Amino acid sequence: MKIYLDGKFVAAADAKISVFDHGLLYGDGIFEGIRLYQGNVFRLEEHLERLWYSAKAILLNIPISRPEMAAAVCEACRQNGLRDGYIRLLVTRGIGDLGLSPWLCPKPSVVIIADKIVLYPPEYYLTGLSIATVPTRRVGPAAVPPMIKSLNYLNNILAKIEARQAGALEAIMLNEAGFVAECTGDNIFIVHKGRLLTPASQQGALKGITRETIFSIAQQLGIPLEEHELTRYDLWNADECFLTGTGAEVIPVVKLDGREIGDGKPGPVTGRVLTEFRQRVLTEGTRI
Ligand code: PXG
Repeated sequence: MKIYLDGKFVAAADAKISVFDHGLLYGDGIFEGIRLYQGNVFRLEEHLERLWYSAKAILLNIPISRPEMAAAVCEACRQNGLRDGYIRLLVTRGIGDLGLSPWLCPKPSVVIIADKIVLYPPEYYLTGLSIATVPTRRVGPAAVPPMIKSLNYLNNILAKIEARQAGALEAIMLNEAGFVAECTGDNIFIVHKGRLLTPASQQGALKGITRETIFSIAQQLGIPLEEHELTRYDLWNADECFLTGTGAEVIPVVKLDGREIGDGKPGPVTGRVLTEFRQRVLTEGTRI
């Protein structure tokens, strides 16, 4: 496997980051997870836009231009002979000393890993997931704006552990006010009386690229969609529920906190959205 590291493609064994990189020492950096479908990078420009917004928010100067980054992402796929895969793009603050000061890190590092994707087993897309609300809260906007896709995922990781301890594959994370924010690596949607509802980013939801795609699909299919405050009660009494993310795509949820959602089976609206999503990933995208 060839990894893009600061302008060069190197063997995986040689793709090394310094122990003084602030991405490692402090989680000081940002990332994107992007999919390649049949030789097309899905929503590449949207992912790069979010990366650049995250960089601006943390005062990080990405050392290459957006067109150069786009070219490097495509080249990473080609170098690894991939047609379908998962691209992890990260920009760290770079090498500094043992203090927090980012201004002592002169050069951010850029890493692009293009690899095969490990997905949820296909049966979950047919039978749906059982998930659980966990105690660990989504980081609040007063601490770190949830729009920043930073290398600090510790609270999401704690939430994932808590989900597993509860026998669930994913966690619902609430915000500090107790409203539903999102899952550990996915956004959440419910269907209630024919309407699609999802928490707004102010509630602690990452502005997911897949989530944005669902907005466009809902419009095309004529399904009303609203950003709405959601409580656990709203989720328990939803007709349908599904999660969205670059890795998971669109995955139905049939059980939450021991309660069946709707009739306990993936619902028809989820099915229509999933079918359209699968169509779009094959027809939209940037050719590598
Ligand atoms: N919320 C969070 C906190 C995320 O990290 C999403 C929502 C969905 O966003 P996109 O843009 O992908 O639709 C994410 C992104 C993993 C993994 O290994 C998951 C994400 C990123 C990287 C790895 O599960 N999810």
